[in-house]
Amino acid sequence: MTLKEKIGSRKAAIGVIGAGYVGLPLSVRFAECGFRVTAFEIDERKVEAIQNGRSYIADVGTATLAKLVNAGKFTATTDMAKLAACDAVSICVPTPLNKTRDPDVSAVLAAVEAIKRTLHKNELVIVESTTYPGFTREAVLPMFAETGLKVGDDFFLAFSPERVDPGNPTYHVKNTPKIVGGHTPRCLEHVALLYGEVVDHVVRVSSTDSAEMAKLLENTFRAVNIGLVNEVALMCKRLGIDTWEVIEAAASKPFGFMPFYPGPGLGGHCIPVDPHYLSWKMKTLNYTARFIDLAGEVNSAMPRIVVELVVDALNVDRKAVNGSRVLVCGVSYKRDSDDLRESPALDVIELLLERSATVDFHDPHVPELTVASGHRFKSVDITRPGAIEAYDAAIIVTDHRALDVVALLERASLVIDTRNATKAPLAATPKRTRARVVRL
Ligand code: SAJ
Repeated sequence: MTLKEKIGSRKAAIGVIGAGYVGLPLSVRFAECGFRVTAFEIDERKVEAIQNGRSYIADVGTATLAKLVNAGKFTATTDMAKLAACDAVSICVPTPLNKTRDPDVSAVLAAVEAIKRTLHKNELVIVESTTYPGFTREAVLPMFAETGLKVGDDFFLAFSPERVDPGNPTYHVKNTPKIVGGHTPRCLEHVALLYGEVVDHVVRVSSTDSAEMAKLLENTFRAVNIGLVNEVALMCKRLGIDTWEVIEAAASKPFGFMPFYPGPGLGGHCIPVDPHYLSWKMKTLNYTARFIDLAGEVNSAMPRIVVELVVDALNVDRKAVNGSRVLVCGVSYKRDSDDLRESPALDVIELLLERSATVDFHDPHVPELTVASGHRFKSVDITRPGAIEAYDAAIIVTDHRALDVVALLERASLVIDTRNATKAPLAATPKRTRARVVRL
């Protein structure tokens, strides 16, 4: 059988390297569609969980996973030699930044190395991990070429950006359009055929470079627009204008505008990271990606802006931040998430500690955290009588739906609101509000 026939009959053996928030949902989707799937993981705990039909990713139900594992459709292993049995392999490993904020593609290269050892005729390899334009062609292809196999004839190479949005109730693997780019037309045919079996809409582009760049445009678009709206907040503060009212009014425009909102900074594993893959690549071509660099400057300055708000607000109460008790409410990088990666709340806490404030945090989704300086914190229970009243200031950094903002308004003396989370509760409970509210 040719690879196309194996794909069309769903007899192709699928390998997914990296069973995290991208790889596990993708594996489950392939298995649900009838393919036999093997997840390749370096983390034995993940392998053990999958083998026992237990999901560790909120978007993947344990019942769904267990059914597929019990039916022999989905298995996991740390044994990379088993890649030899795969007809198609998707690489879904992390691509973070290193300490100097440069791309760290070591995990992808390790996966490519593992695939290379067993690369065989009629195998399709797809890079899904976010990287810089040209990576698949410049870094991955030469490694595979060393095997003597010819790309586009003997094996097929593609890039298809991951678009998993953890916790999104509407969009999942099946109904999120999938961009695919092949190194050759036949590579494109094969990757489009494969993903066409499992997603509703495949978006073909002319090269792996285009597919890589499309992903970076998507996330750079967000980082730059968030940077813009954070700067608008700084301008409105100086103009004495309510930023949130201005954004709400602008958002009434039914065309040509998309609202973004100011906040304490840029967190997560995508938006603060992906644009720097593009600006890094452009530097190697002697080009400065000014919008990306400027957005990075503005967004990374926001935690300090928030702490300055706290200092100024305490000053009005004739209190120094030094020795004041401050409660940081909501610490994950975005609402209703438990993910702390690159969360600006960690920077806010560190900056307050540097000013000798006494800091606690409360987050219904995060039980404990440790900041870079090594301080460990446990989430405080704000339902205890007197718990909130004990603080000189409460800062809303992440506006989880489960955060009891009314309790903060009723019992805190000062609330610094970085997410406009107090607007609705204030309107609903004006009489019961004790707190002075300062908004970003
Ligand atoms: N943020 C703001 N203001 C905004 C929007 C976001 O300050 O108007 C902050 C958030 O608080 C967070 C950071 O930016 O700290 C990133 O937020 P995000 O909404 O972009 O969420 P992410 O990081 O989960 O981004 C993912 C991305 N998905 C993928 O890369 C596959 C992004 O492309 C999605 O658009 C985004 O989810 C989404 O829409 O939820």
